[in-house]
Amino acid sequence: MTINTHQPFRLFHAPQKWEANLSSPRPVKRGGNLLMHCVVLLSLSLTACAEQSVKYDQSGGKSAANAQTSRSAAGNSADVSKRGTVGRYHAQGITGDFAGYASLQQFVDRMVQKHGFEREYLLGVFSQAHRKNWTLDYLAKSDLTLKGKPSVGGWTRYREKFLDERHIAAGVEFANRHREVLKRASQKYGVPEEYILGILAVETTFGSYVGKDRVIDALTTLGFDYARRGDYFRGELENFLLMVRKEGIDPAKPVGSFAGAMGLGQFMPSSFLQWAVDFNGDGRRDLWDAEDAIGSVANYFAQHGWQAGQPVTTPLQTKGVVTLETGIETQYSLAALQQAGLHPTRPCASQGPLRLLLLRHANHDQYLIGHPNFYTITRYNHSAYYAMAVHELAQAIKHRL
Ligand SMILES: [Ca+2]
Repeated sequence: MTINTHQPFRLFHAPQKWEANLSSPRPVKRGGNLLMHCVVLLSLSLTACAEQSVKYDQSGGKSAANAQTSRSAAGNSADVSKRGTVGRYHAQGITGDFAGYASLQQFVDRMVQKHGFEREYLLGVFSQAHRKNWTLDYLAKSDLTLKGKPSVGGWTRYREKFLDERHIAAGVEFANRHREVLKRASQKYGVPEEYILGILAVETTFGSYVGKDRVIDALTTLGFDYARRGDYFRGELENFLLMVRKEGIDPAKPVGSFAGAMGLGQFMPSSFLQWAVDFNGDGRRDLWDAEDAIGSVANYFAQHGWQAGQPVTTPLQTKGVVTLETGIETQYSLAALQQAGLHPTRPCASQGPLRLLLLRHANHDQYLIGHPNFYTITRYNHSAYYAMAVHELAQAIKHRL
């Protein structure tokens, strides 16, 4: 969903069976993707995803060990308090990295008053949270370099991080393995299978890397030490605590992106609460389960205005210098584009406003119409390049199926 990626990660706790696969080195290239995602996400507006990490086996599902521990984590009644929270956390005050944070204390007060959490439980949770200094250092640098217009060759550089054999082949393999689930999701939500695949490809390469940072660490750090987006991340921290209580998960266990995004589709907690679905019918919404992730991405698109059977982009031919503003926030009629010397290369029609997209290749600029369905993809991550990468990967994978 919106912030996409991340980068260095560090382990704050002893590995649990169902948590991140710490033994697997993260692909260097994927690291770059994640990083870029994060930047985009943060610079725009996080919606649902970022990164997270849990181990997946080759079949795309949680490994047997993961699944087993996950169930026990959720079902150990000895660790479940009368308020429904999981984990034996208890403290009279916040100790550790966040000791002395008055704003965090106030946050705890609000969670107690607004949602009925037990105060000592939350104080215990935050006493074991870790401050992610590298995240803050990284974001501080990113904030300085994010401004400005798209640079020449920017699309070429972005595209080559995703439109490669690794992503496409993984998509084909994932599609073959989950053919029936993809078909069912497509039919139920009216979203083509290839766009579900495109999202999962760009976000985590189908679960091959879902992040390694504990969500509680990521969101507490960003919520209380990252001034520029603190409000947003405190909201996500609130949603995260509601999420783990509702799902019966120990708040110290989920891992994800440096920004707190979780699972194959990199849902932020707010997106989980609103749009995640239990698509395998086991009674739980599990962002790390391939079947639930497929259904959740499809539902996300459906709830954000996907129009079945409608186009996504249409290339434009240009006559003369293009003076119209470009980007996903623009809105034009077809007549207005044509009047400005921009002509579709094939007949196109869709309902709703059209966006004028500019892709800056190394040697030329390319203009396209972004139809309402393209805009829907940007609701996952507010970036034209992101949505274009999803679109092109969707087509590339579909072509190979
Ligand atoms: Ca489920």
